[in-house]
Formats: sequence, structure tokens, C-alpha cells
Amino acid sequence: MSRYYTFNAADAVEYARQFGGVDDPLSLITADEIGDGNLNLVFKIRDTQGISRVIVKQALPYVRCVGESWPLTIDRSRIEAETLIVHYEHCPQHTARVIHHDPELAVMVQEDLSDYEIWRGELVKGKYYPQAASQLGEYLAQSLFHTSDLYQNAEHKKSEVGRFLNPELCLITEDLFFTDPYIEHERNCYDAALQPTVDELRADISLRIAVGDLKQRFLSNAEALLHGDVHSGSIFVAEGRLKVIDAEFGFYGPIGFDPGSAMGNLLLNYCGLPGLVATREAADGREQRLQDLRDLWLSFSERFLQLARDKTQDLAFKIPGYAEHYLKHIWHDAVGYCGSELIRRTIGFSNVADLKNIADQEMRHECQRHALSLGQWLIITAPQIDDIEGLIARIRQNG
Ligand code: SR1
Ligand code: MG
Repeated sequence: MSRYYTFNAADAVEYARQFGGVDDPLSLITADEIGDGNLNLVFKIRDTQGISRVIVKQALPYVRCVGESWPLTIDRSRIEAETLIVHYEHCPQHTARVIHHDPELAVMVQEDLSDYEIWRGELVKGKYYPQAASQLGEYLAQSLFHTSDLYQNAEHKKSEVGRFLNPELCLITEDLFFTDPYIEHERNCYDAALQPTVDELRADISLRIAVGDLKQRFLSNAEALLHGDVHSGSIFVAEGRLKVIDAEFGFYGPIGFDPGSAMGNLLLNYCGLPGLVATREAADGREQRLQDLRDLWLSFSERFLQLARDKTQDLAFKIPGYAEHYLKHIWHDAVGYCGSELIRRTIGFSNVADLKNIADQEMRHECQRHALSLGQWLIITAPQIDDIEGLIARIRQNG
């Protein structure tokens, strides 16, 4: 029989005392439930001074933001902890540290990140963290290279693919990214004023074929252990520091999906800024987002190539030029996945504050139409966009 039960605040404190790895466990006395994401319970555990010391996170057997009518496996807690542990091994400076986890209780204890802010909140306020994008690129390069065929032994990788099978969470992505936005579906969420734009999008056959390709590669290309949900709400930032959390969507998938999702979130902010902050600030913020895009891709791709030069042993993959050739595929995938993130976050189930917080209705619709047309253009033209400068030039032309 399973030991699973849903934690209350007292359970979370008791658990943190036992497994939080603190020197003074009895000083832990309160738990604030702070989970504002879509899926889980999250408790901040404080000591007698009111200082936050560790995080206790528990998966519920359903999608929290919907309720028990949408059941969801609690195995996602194991996947999340194990993905973070693997990524931490390769990039401790930018991965949240898992202190303890228990798959049966679907609980993990994670380092406290109270001195960081959630990146999305900062982006929505127009605050710039000049090192964040390069640091995210470093995390992506280290985590994805070291779990790819360019580094891992083929036999070990196959067993890792098995360990990280994550069918229920992958199905959410398969539906929410690649299917729902392009059909009528009750999970979609957008204002009626956008319907003509949405209709045009759905009638665009070349777009639908390209989205089919992206979905097919997401389903079939087990290239590396992805985080699987790299959006700006899964990233904590502080001056000169960055940590990635929330890896329950982790699985072996196409490498371009992670940098592409990250790029999509930068561009969602780019599209929303004119509705979020004053005109001058929005213009500066947009330049900063384009710089973020450049920093993210360059730091990811340069580190990925350097790791390939230094560490790839497989004779077929060591051939001069192979890593660069492979990176081209990753780039084209990333541009396509970036476009699909723009579209699904604008009209699908999971809207983002970068657009939905725009109070003025006309302005919000204008920014949303921009996100949709940019997403559509990126998905269709991904194979023709050669590099990051070409991408940035075209984004500027798009307005
Ligand atoms: C039902 S989960 C909805 C979304 O939230 C997560 O963070 C993922 O982005 C997912 O698509
Ligand atoms: Mg999440």
C-alpha cells in the first residue's frame, strides 16, 4: 500500500526537520504554502527567526490549477528530483539543489531561493538582469551536452531514456503546444477579439505542417535529458546569479526544445513590453530582450561546441565539423519550438503575465496579435533562418 498522503503545513515542517539537512532542525517551526504554479503544493519552511530555510514541494495526484477532474501521475515528483539531480551534477551553479526526495510520498526538499526573484515577474516589471541569459545558456549547454549522445555512453543513455520516460507530462506538452492551439478546444483561452487572427492561423496549412513536424520530433527524438519546461517562471534570478527549478516535465527529447522554449519566453516579453511599461522603457526593454536572445544562444552554442571539442569520444561524432552540423539542427528546431511557445502561451491553456497583465484591452490584443504573427513566422521560416543575427534582424523587421 502506498504511503502517499497530502501534506499540510505541520507535515511539511516535520518533514523538513527530518530531511532538510539543517544543523538545527528543531528551529524549523512554520510552513507557508506558496505554490502559485499549475501543478504542486510548495511550502516555504521558516525558522524561529522567520527566516526561510528550505522548500518542501509535493506533487498532488491531479493538476492543481484545474482540480481532481484532471488526474496526473505523482511520478512527476521523482522525475523532477532526478532530472534536477542529473542537471546539478553538470551545472551546480545554475540548478536548484535537491536535498532529499521520496518518490512514494512525491515529496522533495529543495534549497531555499528566497534571495532570488522569479525572472518572469522581473521581466514584466521591465527589470533587466544582464547576465541571466548567458547563465541560462550555460545551464542548457551543460545539462543537454552531458546527457546527449555526444557525451553519454550509448548503453547507459538507453537506460536513462527508460528512467526518464514521462508519458503523462509529455502528453500535456504534446497537446498544449502542438494540438490545442490549432483546433477548437475548451482548454484554449483568448478573448473573442482575437478570433479572426486565430482562424487565419488555423487555416495556414504550411504552418500546420511545420507544427506537425515539431510535434513529431518532440515525440520521437530522444536526444538528451531535457528540463522540458524552460519558461521564465521556472527560473530564479538575482544580481549575477540564476537558478533553474521545476523540472517535472523532464524527459529525453529534442535538444532544441529547451533553448527554443526559453527564447519563446523572452520574445513573449518582447511582444508584451509596450503594454506593460512606459514607451521609452519598453523600447529599452525590447533591446534588452534581443540582447538576451543573442546572449542565450551564443552562450549555449559556444559552450556546447567547446564541450564537444573537449569531451566527445565517439569516433563518428568526433569528426571535425560534426558538432557544428548537429548544432545547426538544434538551432532550426529551437527556432520552431520558440514559435510554438509564442503561440501556445498566447491562445492556449497557459497564458503568461507578459501578455495577460496588459490592462488596456486594445493594447493587449495588439501585443497578442504580434506574438501570434511572430510565432507563425518563426515556425514557418525556421529552416531558412541561418543564425541568431538573422533571427534578430527579422524580429526587428516584424515590428
Ligand atoms: C497543466 S500544466 C500547464 C503548463 O504549466 C507548466 O508549467 C507547463 O508549461 C505546462 O504546459
Ligand atoms: Mg512548472
